[in-house]
Order: sequence, then structure tokens, then C-alpha cells
Amino acid sequence: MTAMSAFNRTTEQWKQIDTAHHMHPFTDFKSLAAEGGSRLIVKAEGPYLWDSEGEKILDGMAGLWCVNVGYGRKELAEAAYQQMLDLPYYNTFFKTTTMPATELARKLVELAPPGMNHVFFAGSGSEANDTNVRMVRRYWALEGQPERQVIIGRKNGYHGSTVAALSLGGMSAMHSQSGLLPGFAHIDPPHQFQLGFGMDEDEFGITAAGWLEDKIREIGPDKVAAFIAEPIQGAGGLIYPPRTYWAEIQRICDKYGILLIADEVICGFGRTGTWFGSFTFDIRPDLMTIAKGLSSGYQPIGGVLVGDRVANTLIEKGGEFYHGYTYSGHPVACAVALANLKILEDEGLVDRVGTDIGPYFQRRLRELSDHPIVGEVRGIGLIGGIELIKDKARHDFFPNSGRVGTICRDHSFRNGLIMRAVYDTMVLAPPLIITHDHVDEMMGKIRTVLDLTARDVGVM
Ligand code: PXG
Repeated sequence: MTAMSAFNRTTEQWKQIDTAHHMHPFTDFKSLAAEGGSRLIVKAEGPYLWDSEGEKILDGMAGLWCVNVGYGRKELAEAAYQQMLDLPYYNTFFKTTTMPATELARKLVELAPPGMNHVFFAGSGSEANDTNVRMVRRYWALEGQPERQVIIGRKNGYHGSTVAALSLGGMSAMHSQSGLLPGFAHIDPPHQFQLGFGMDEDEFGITAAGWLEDKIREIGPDKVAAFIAEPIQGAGGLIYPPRTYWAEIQRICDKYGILLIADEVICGFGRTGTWFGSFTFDIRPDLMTIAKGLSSGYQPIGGVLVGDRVANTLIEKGGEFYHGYTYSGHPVACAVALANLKILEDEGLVDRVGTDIGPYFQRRLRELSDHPIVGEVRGIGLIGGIELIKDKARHDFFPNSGRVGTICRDHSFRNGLIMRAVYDTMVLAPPLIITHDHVDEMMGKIRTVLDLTARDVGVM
């Protein structure tokens, strides 16, 4: 029995209604309908999902990179229930606050890198990145340099789907449909396997970071407001930074005085084996975007952790900041986020990713490197990518990037494992609670799926 059992519909009926009325995100509506609609997911426990046909699926993506504490956590349901009884909603706009929002702000500051002492809450990662754009431009206006407008991001960077967030991001397909806003620029990501193959890693890291300096010079340093990047580029294909990359990016940002925004929406809350990707890669951001793992996806919530440089200016010189969302600091979302952070701490889940399950997952993942269709395996902690390639020896990629990735993803779904395909890179970001046995189960399935894919496309 689930809460929805009362509707007493067949899977077919659910699918028909869904196809008739529900426009899904990032979906070709017509071809989804032609395929008979979506798979209906009905329940979940730990790292597993079940569909309406009773099929059990290992969720290698923690939902959408977010269910860090795994499914079925009663503590989170109870936190929501109790907060809904006490105070289901109140805003934080007009000289009012709530206990969950206040305590969550305090807790986040405790976890954040030193010098980040404030939080601005939003409802999602996209909204939080809109907040970043507003804050960065306001900061420079208050500092007497209003011409500093341009924010530089990276090609294939993903920062969300609102118009400002897609402009920060570097997804050309999104730009072409929705209109890239003026005042945004993009540099290539540090994707060594594609852009610097055969080069010394340290040298490539410096070269790739240098693309930021080139872009700053091209635009004019007095016009550049900020640089935004994910510590590890997630939705853009699991692009793992070379060792020297982040230190050099940091040096360039410092040299030109531009603000550095670390988008921690995927890397935050334990994914890389520390609380934030900024710790893993020794980044000193001025602003950090958070969402996803903040509540493990149990409630929609995001935010910006604001460093002292920006906060002091906004507070001391800014007057009223005309910005906020109805659900900024939503008490139920904040209560659930607090309960989620408590689980991460009490169960030592972040340390476990750093010292136990993360290294095991990475070691097992790298064993797949010997497979003929696997070009490169990369990642850290519980985030990993497997880039598929047509001919390893000749470093030949598949034509029509994304076609083979999709074949592989479909095989994976059919074999009871959710993997995400980004172009021809297979991506994994499982819940942080997975065990060694789960990892073994996952690797067994992946090998089967790689074999099937390789056979389909003539690599084996
Ligand atoms: N920043 C990053 C780094 C993200 O990965 C966002 C911001 C936006 O967050 P919201 O909460 O507005 O979605 C994201 C979201 C995918 C996929 O297919 C990835 C995301 C969202 C949807 C799909 O990999 N990341």
C-alpha cells in the first residue's frame, strides 16, 4: 500500500493520464508519448527504487544527484510532519523569522569554509544561482564599479534552468532555445580526455585555467564581475579537474579581484568525501550555491552561502536588497534540511565517503578501465564517470555524441540500474549510504551493460 493506492488505477491508466497532462522537464514530449509514456516509480528504500510493475532498481544517481542519505528516512518525514503541525509556513520578509530557518543558517555557517558567515535561502539550485547573479552585480555597484557586469562560466557547465541560471551555464542547446542573456561568457572546461589528451596533467591544468585569464583580458578586467564553476562539472559530463587547475583559477580570480562562485549543488554535503567540493579541491569561494544534498531531496530547498567580502558590502552599504522568494527559508524545508544534516553527521556519512566507501567505489570503478568500450574512468568519493569510446588505441570517439551513451543508459535501466548518460559518458552518483555489497552489485550490472552496449555498436 502506498498513499496513492486509493486511486486504484492500473499502470496503463497512470501512464495515459501522465502523457495527456504532464509536461516533463528536459523531455521530447512527442517521442515520450510515442514510446508509451514514462516508467511509474512508486516507492523507495535505501538505495533502491520500485516501479509500478514491482521491478526493483538500484539507484546509481541518488535521484538526481540529491538523495544523499538514501530513501525511506523516517526522521525526515517526522521532522516535516512535526514542523507542519507547529508552523507549516511563514515568510522571512518583513522583520519576521522562524526557528528552522535561523537554526539552519547557523548550522550551515558552522559547516562552511571559514569566512562564510551568512546564508540566503532559495527554493532550488536554479533560484540560488539567480540570487548569485543579483548579489554579484549589487556588490560591484556598491563598490563603485557598476560596469563590472560580466559573469564567466564554463561550456557545458550546468547551473540550472531559469533564464539567468542557463546563462551562467554553458549548455548551448539551452542557450539556443531560451536566449542567452547579455553579460555572460563561457570558457572551455578542463576536460583533459577530450581537450588535452596526452598532455602532462599538471601542465594541462594550468593551460585550462589560463583560458579564464584569456577571457578576462578579452572582455576587459574592469568589466568582469565573477567566475562561476562546479568543483567537479556534473551534468556536463563528470569533468574532473586536473590537480593544478583550481589553485591556478584561484590565483587568476585573486589577481583580477573577481568574485569566485563555487556551485556546490552536486558536490556539496559529502559527495566528494568532504562537506563541500571546495574543501576537496582547496577552493576559497566568495559565494557557494547549495541545494540537492542539503535536504537529500526530501524537500525543495537551495541557498547561497555568502562570504564576508560580499556580505559586508551588502550589509554595510546596501540598504534594502530587493530580492527574495516566497519560500526563502521555508520552515518545513529548513526543518527537513536540519534533520538531514544531523543524519549526515550522526552516521559519519561524509567521512565514510572520504575514507571507506568512496575509495572502494573508485577502485571498483577503475577496474572497468580494461573494458574495450571504456576510454576513461574518473571521479572521487561517490561521484564517477565512465567515458565510452569507439577505439581506445586511436583515441577515436563515437560519431553523434550521445547516441551510444543513450544505448548504454537504456540497457542499464533494463538491467535494474539507474545510470545517467551525459553525451557518451556514463555517470554515477549513488546515495552516500550504499554498502560495499551495493557497490559490487552495481559493478556487476555495469559490466553486463557495457558488454551489451559494446556488442550493439560493434566494439566487441
Ligand atoms: N547547479 C548545479 C551544479 C546543478 O547540478 C543546479 C545548479 C540547479 O538546481 P535545481 O534545483 O534548480 O535543479 C543543478 C541541477 C541532470 C540534471 O540531468 C542535473 C541537475 C538538474 C536536473 C538534471 O544531470 N542539476
